Amino acid sequence: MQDENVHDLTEKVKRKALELGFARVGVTTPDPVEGYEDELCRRHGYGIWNVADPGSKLRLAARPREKVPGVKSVISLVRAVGRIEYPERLLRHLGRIYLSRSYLPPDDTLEGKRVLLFEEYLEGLGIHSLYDHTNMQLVDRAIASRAGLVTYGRNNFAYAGELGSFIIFVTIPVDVELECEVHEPRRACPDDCRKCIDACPTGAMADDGSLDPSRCVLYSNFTPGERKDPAVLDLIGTRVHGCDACQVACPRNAHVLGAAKAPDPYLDWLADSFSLEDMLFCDDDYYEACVRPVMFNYIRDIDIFRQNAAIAMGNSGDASYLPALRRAAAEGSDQVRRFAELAIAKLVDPS
Ligand code: B12
Ligand code: SF4
Ligand code: SF4
Repeated sequence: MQDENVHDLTEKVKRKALELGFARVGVTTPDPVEGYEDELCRRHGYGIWNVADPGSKLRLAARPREKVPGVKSVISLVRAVGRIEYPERLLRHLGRIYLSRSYLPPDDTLEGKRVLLFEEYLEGLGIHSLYDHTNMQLVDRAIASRAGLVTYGRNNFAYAGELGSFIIFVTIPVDVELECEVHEPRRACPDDCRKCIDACPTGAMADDGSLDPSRCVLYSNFTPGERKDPAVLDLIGTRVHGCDACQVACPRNAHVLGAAKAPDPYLDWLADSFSLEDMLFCDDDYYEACVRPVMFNYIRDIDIFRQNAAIAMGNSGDASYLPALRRAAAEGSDQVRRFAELAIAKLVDPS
């Protein structure tokens, strides 16, 4: 293929991504991400993903050619999710990324269809998408950084200029050589700022910004009951799925947080329908209406949602949850009963 054709083809791909509602698009090479595996092995807490093994999922994700046979270029797509009006009532319990329904969206959702439409367009141009729709495939932030779309923050987040860190990535490996860009990674934080580290409710980040994933709220949320770290549970507050504290505290996000927002009618409905009590007794109908649409990413066992509701109630300091917790302690499964009893004890004797 002639260079000029590659340029034109790449421009078409980029234009289509913007037309479909992605806020940024870039293309980079499938070369290994330098420094990523060393960083993983250096950090505390990534042993949960078996990172000592060079063939482990996270490490392979930094070697696109090995992970995705036939890949010739990687397209990085960015969805901006900071300009949505997230109801305050929901933000007490859920992270924005999940409320936006944009992270690894299933194919039968609006966000999933956006990705499918993009892949269909690529196919029409003779470019075959090698994207895995259901699992972590490549290291999103490092690919976006190499494509020149983002800089890093000390809080580990990738920031895309005025969109701040409220962005979600879709990383699409393809079997055609497109016009690739290669940029050096850069952290764009003031040297003396530590606001994100101080804001983290669980102390998950060290001073140099390295994160211990086992202390991050989300990890605790998706881990089954018997493996949840009790020391972290006391600190997660009423969060049942995700946390935004280290992004909300960041001055690099101040303009996004302060900007005008667009309402999301589903989230407005959810704000009226969601409650910790209903999640504690989550049945199939409630799961379909209120849980799965915003918490589809990690948790398949409904009991984990029930446990998370019990933990949040126990941390709330609100004794009006006691009757519901007593009922769960009497009627729930062993795992739910255990967390309901712990929550009751906390509410009855907060000392
Ligand atoms: C594993 C994972 C987690 C783990 C570990 C998170 C972590 N920080 O490592 C857990 C479960 C804890 C988690 C939590 C969250 N996650 Co997560 N997670 C991932 C996943 C699958 C891989 C991340 C990874 O590779 N981590 C390993 C570390 C070593 O890699 P890294 O964070 O990219 O670190 C590199 C940079 O820090 C870089 N770097 C930073 N500064 C500098 C400076 C210089 C000079 C250089 C050279 C390099 C550099 O070097 C590191 C090594 O390359 C990605 C999706 C994906 N496929 O990539 C989503 C992803 C990172 N998660 C995301 C989100 C939103 C979250 C949560 C907010 C969810 C929530 N709580 O509600 C939190 C945020 C926690 C945080 N502060 O990072 C988004 C982040 C979007 C963004 N704007 O950055 C991603 C990208 C998903 C997506 N497709 O959009 N997550
Ligand atoms: S997402 Fe929450 S728990 Fe995780 S590092 Fe950020 S502030 Fe800490
Ligand atoms: S709070 Fe400060 S140190 Fe943390 S990411 Fe934002 S600017 Fe960087």
